[in-house]
Amino acid sequence: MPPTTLTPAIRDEIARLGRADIMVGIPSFKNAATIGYVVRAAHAGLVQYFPDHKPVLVNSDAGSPDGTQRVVIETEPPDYVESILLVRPTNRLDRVTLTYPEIDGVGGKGAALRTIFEIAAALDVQALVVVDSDLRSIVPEWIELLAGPILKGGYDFVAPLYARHKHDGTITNTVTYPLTRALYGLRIRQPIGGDFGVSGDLVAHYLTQDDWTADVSKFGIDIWMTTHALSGGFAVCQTRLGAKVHDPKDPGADLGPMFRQVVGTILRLAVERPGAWLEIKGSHDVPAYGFERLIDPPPLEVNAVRLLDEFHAGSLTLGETWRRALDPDTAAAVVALAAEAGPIADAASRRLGLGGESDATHPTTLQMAEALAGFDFPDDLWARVVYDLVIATRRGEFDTSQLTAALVPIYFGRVASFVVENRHLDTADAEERVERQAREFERLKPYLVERWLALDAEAEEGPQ
Ligand SMILES: Nc1nc2c(ncn2[C@@H]2O[C@H](COP(=O)(O)OP(=O)(O)OP(=O)(O)O)[C@@H](O)[C@H]2O)c(=O)[nH]1
Ligand SMILES: [Mg+2]
Repeated sequence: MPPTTLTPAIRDEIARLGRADIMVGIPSFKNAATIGYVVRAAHAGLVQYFPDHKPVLVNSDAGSPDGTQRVVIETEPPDYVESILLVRPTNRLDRVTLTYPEIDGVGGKGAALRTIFEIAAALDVQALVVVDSDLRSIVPEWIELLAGPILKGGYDFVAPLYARHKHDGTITNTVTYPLTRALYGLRIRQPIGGDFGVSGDLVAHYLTQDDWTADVSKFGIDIWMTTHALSGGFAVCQTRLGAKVHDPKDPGADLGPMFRQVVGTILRLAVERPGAWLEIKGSHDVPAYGFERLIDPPPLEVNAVRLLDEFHAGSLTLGETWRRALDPDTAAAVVALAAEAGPIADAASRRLGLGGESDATHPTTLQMAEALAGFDFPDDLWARVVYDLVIATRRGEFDTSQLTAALVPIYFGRVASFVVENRHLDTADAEERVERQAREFERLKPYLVERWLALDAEAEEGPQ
């Protein structure tokens, strides 16, 4: 990890706080509208469930211009939480907000968390809980659910389990869940959920890693945390948080950069630590903590026509890169699918009255999916695409950001297919499709391993 860059103000804050048992860390960037509720919920959780632990809450902000930090300070004070819960904790909560320093000139969620790790280590906390600042569905119990397995169960890493709408969490469903499960053999359903519990030991381990990159300073941080917990052999569990309700994102519109950072990081880590996954076959369940929840997550609309259109458009500009990066058979199948996608998306656009002068029509996701019916991006082809990218990352002919950027339109095609294929399924049945795809990744793992070992053999023979 690059040497510490904590500002004098943060060092002073650490000196003032001294030490703590449990810490909640909240990264933020322009979350003034939502962070007050998250702070109150976290505060209430600390007071209600850990009244005998010394608590601290740290907001690590990007210097947001919208008053996020002011909200953290000004939202209801400790007296309020104590009075509504009728608790008198042994230790008063320290609530801190600070502007985190960039790392090598790069800011983002990961840089915010890096400061949180450094503070947690300096305060010698036993448990660190990190939660996102745009959450609507957090309740005080989440703090217990995320810290309890560490403080009571001896776990080091607690990943969230939530009910998410079938169209939410597309990067998770298509890449991080199936790939993490197939590589490392553990079924962590939300490896980039954003809300985690981390033991003091694991925080210390994070701070000794020397593989921090610009992607990790941004949205690569979540998969970096999960992968290091797994490859470092830490005790991991999941915790049942109910629904994740947060600021919605349309995969076609908002998730491109995040996809590149997350996928770039998962690929890089796989290539750097083959010893952590080459021998692993199949996968195991990961224990889940907390009482079951029966919750219907709120629906998320997706512009499936646009996704398919971008898949097709991508083949025109990136087809050559696909051919060079992917195995020839995989590339041929993807290019053929993209060629099918173009006319299907055009016909759907016309039928739904999209893309005209006045874009007055707002078809629902279901209407779009019906109009696209027939498009199918098969599970096994997607698994091969992802595995080919592990190999391409290792070969190093492209830089990772170029590879992941080239993958984005293919991912859009895969997500569009998921939306079409699952249009009549509820969230529970769509979940079975995610499992089916994950099993396909496991089934095809030998395809990855063979290609990996062939590269090993080539390297041993030396250049031809
Ligand atoms: N400090 C800081 N926090 C950020 C930045 N970008 C995002 N965050 C925080 O990171 C958290 C997640 O960001 P979101 O934009 O909600 O992303 P998401 O799609 O919900 O991502 P997940 O965490 O994977 O669910 C929120 O608390 C954001 O405020 C940034 O540039 N700096
Ligand atoms: Mg969010």
